[in-house]
Amino acid sequence: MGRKLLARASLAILTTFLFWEFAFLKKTDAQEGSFPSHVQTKTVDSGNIHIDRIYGSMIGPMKMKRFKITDQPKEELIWLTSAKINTVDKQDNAISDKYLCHINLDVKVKAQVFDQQNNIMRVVDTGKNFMDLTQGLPEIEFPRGFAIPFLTTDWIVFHAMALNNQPVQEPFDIKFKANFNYVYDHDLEGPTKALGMSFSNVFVPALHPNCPPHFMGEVQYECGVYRADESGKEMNLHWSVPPGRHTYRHSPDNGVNIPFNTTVHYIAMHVHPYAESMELVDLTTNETIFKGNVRHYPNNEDIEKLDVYSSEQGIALYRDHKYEIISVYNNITEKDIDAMAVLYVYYWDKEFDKNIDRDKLVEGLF
Ligand SMILES: [Cu+2]
Repeated sequence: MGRKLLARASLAILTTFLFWEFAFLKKTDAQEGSFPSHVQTKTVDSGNIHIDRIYGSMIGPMKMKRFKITDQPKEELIWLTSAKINTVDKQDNAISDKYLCHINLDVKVKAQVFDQQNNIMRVVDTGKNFMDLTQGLPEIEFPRGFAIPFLTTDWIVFHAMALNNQPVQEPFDIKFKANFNYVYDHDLEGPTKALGMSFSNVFVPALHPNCPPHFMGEVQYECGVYRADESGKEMNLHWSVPPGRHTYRHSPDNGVNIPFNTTVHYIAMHVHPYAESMELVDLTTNETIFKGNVRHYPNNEDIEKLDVYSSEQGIALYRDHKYEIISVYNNITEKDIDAMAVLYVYYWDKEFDKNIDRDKLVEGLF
């Protein structure tokens, strides 16, 4: 009898312990912010893109699509936690990411147009870029507890461009399939911090601007992709790199373009083939915030992997600090190659919770 009682008591203690352990673990998990059980996925595909010859960076065939993350008419807050692009053939079989030049993702926002007296003339729809997935970075997953907020009614614009560095014997079609993982605000299992995104380009001085050729009066304006030239007055974001290893530095006037002092939690980059690295340096403290390397496939013309920065803890960013973006290109060919270098900085939008009234959502969060 005594033994039975003891066994029962032990079982009760063990059950209580396990229950508390479970409850405690669950609580700890939730406190750190997590979305394990309620992640939803939206899949969008670009439609067929025809590849019939070599297409370098930024000049390949493209497709554009407009979609909403959900089809529901009710306006609700949702959180984008990750996105992934799968490159597939016509029959949906996975193929190499080498064909991905970029997928730019914009959210449609309403912007006001003013006249010279600063009176509002009209409201227009414009796009705000929030993500750029490229060769070497077909997937972005934000650190735990961080996500980009959207409304279910927001329109997202998906620009897909293909790239092909290999000669084509038989023309073929490819598709880009994007998976967006998101969680409804009411399904969140812990506090979630909103991410804002700012991007900074490396600009190089050049003699002529990056613009489509056009006439100014009688004179044709020279436009295109030029080598960096210190005497140049134009600042170009797309330039050409002569053979050899070259370092390009740029210190933007507006620093890293953040609305307030905050912390950065994710950094991605956009570069073209033969890039070696990108770096973000805080010139005020002389510290490197991020240095990412680029890994190429053996043909050297296609990028296999771009490093990213991802951290729950983050690194402090300041509005009044001076920053420098450095990109290194190693052109091992004998001719000029073209280059770009963009850093996408995802920072904690500390104002988001203050500005959003969950009971009274207005169209467009951005
Ligand atoms: Cu580019």
